[in-house]
Amino acid sequence: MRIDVLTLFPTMFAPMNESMMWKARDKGLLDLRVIDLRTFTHDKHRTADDIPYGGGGGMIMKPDVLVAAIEASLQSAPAGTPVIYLSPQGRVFSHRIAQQLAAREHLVLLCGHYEGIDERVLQLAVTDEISIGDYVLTGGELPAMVLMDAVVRLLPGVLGAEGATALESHADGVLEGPHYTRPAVFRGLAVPEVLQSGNHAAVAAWRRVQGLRRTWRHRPDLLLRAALSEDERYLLAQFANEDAARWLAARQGEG
Ligand code: 4FN
Repeated sequence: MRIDVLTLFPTMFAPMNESMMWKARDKGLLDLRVIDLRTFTHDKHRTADDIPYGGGGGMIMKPDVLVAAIEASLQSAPAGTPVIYLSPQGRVFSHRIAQQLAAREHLVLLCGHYEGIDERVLQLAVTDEISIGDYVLTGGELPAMVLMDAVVRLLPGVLGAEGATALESHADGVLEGPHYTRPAVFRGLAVPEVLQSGNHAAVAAWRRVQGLRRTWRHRPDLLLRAALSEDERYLLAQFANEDAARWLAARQGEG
């Protein structure tokens, strides 16, 4: 997969030379090009922003620079290549969107800064707007890196053995249970017996119950879209009954 990132702050992408991102690039599975938008300026000051029409302060990224950079990235790109503006007004990023993007041959990511970009760039050259969540940021660079981390780890061959395991179950919308490593007792806290039993079926069942319970407690919203078996739906009903029993007992306690 090729990803072009268009940014005024290319040095912010230093982390893309580490860890899984580096492995993907080293293996030739990811062709990441971090492109300095100032390359596409024409004046000696390399001006990429200007004051807003209508006043109000702050600076706006110039449309000519952005469109020239996008057009350069799209040269010899497949028809329909997504040009994604990372933006608070985009649809909220998710694992499902990451899966869809991972199937593409080429992505172009545009990072905003200052007050944002000239609206005509959205009309002329941007095909998608994606947000990583609702908080104020200073730029789209970190969102672009979040998106790339989620997408690149899905590319075939990027993750070795570690990729084939537990995390893929996140795709079905349920959290994981608790994890433990040695020692068996740490500061008086023991690792649950079942994990030390060597009974793989029992371990798998325990983990699934713990993950479901955790999802029920902390992220019940995820369960609306989760792909659950009949057994798992039965367990959820069980949790609901436990909660109801606890609630009744507490009300009894109040007198
Ligand atoms: N942010 C909000 C409302 C109004 C403005 C912002 C904001 C960076 C260029 C956009 C933010 C959040 C998630 C990109 C936020 C994201 C950005 C993102 C982002 C500079 C203009 C700006 C959501 C709080 C109501 C600044 C909220 N995902 N403006 O942060 O690029 O991708």
